[in-house]
Amino acid sequence: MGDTIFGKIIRREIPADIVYEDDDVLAFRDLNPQAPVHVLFVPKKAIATLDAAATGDAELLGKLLLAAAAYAREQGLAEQGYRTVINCNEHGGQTVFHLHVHLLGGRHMHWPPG
Ligand code: DGP
Repeated sequence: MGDTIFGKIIRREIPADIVYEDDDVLAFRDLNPQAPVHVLFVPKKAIATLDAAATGDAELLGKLLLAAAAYAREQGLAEQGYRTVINCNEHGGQTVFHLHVHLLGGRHMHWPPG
């Protein structure tokens, strides 16, 4: 896959408001927040889309979700709730082709999405 803006953030080539990091995952605030809390959890390994993830990425995908859940709990979002979203390709609304989990919280979410 080609490089993306998230690759540049992971390599610290461009700034971001980083809120969590471990060996496999980086999380930073979305530039265009859609909720009071809007954080993106990205694998340091460059996987373009959820569709491009392979069986061998299962543990990494689990780590992404668990990191988002732990952060939401730390931020006091878990009891009232929050939303996690993975957009995939054009119809999914994906604009940055480095797999990421959106964590949205701090307001009531509507369903179904538009
Ligand atoms: P998606 O549409 O699922 O591909 O979401 C991409 C998100 O990435 C979108 O909500 C805006 C955010 N974004 C795009 N460029 C940047 C950036 O340079 N920095 C940060 N922090 N977020 C970005």
